[in-house]
Amino acid sequence: MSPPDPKGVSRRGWLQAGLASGAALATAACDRINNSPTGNRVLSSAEGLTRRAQRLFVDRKALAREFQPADISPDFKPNGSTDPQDPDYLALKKTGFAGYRLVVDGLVERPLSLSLADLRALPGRTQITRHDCVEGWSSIGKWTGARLGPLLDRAGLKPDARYIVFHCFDTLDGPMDGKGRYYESIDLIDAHHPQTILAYAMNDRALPVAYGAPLRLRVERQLGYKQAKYIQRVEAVADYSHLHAGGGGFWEDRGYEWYAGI
Ligand SMILES: Nc1nc2c(c(=O)[nH]1)N[C@H]1C(S)=C(S)[C@@H](COP(=O)(O)O)O[C@H]1N2
Ligand SMILES: [Mo]
Repeated sequence: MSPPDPKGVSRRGWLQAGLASGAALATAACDRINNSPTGNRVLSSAEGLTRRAQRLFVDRKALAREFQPADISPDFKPNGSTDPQDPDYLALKKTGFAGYRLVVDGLVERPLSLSLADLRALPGRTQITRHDCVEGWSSIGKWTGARLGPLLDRAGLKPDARYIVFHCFDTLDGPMDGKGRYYESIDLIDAHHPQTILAYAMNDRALPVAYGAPLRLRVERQLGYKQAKYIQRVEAVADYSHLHAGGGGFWEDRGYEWYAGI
């Protein structure tokens, strides 16, 4: 099977471009802001090629590897925000997240407002997976949560919904987009992937604050920075270019690739 070459780019050149952008990504670090305009231009021109290559050659529905209880990291590394100081978050934390409601809105037929009890009652999944951060470290953890696909089915995606955006409570950085709150987005293939869950438990206990309490995303076919912690709202959109700086995520706005598939 030989797919047509897009825009006359040879398949070989195209894969090399994909590999080059992956290498550039691997040398970047999540905790370092890289605003080099040249670096960002190189990354974004290679990214279109990577995305096309991924669409043709990667089975997006394949499961990520799952591990055994003995493999769980005793000291899973917390990263990025680990103790948000945003007032709305602190108010919820004070009550042990009793007043927490996950808002599900945007391009849905039935907007939802779900308590943690509601989320626990939804179709769920437990999985032991490896988290790979772009900084070069990995940790293995056990996650339990509500499957995102059935949750979105309950809300009823409208036909023009193409991406799911996760709005978080934590502010990781100053101005850039005027807010600095963490956010992320994924497409509907990842949203409906069976291992994509909104996790409320880690290693059989309520999700700790350092790891994203009360609710975080696990999207197991993607790198660490896509795993949004401290989720406040899930929004279905046709396009994410109007949000923050338009990149579709906190780190994407700072030069990382939107598609961080592994
Ligand atoms: N809300 C929020 N989500 C986030 C981050 C963050 O700073 N804030 N950091 C990301 C990065 S770069 C990584 S590697 C993982 C870290 O998750 P962990 O703390 O469970 O290791 O969360 C991701 N999701
Ligand atoms: Mo990361």
